[in-house]
Amino acid sequence: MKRVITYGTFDLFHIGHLNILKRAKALGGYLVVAVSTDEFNLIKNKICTYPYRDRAAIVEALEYVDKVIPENNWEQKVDDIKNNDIDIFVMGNDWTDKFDFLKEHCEVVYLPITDGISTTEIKNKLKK
Ligand code: C2G
Repeated sequence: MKRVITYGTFDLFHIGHLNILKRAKALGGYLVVAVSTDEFNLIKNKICTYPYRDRAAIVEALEYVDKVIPENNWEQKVDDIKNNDIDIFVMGNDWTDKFDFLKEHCEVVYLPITDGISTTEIKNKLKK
């Protein structure tokens, strides 16, 4: 049993989010998901449709997810990895290379993202 962690906003939850959480879980067997808080999303220049409370509740309800923690800043990953005894850090490959500094603490895996879906695309389709 390996312990896996991944991070994200998970706004307007969609199949791309589900796919990566399912695959992240399959890599280890125990999955921690750090969901970006509303305050951190402002730092990421993201305006969320769903508040943190709802985004976290949706992620926490998934069978693939064992624990949800808040993501408050860019700097907490090493502590999260240590505090949760993480073996594998997973992100979609739109983040390739960006988190390689974590390789001294755990395995770093970038998984192919799901084509043709994104929160932004959903918002744009709804505007038409
Ligand atoms: N994702 C995916 N396929 C998509 C869209 C997203 O696999 N079509 C993945 C992303 O690569 C990411 C996760 O789903 O691994 C969450 O995506 P977002 O909610 O957009 O999160 P993001 O803004 O990338 O925040 O510290 C890291 C950040 O919090 C990541």
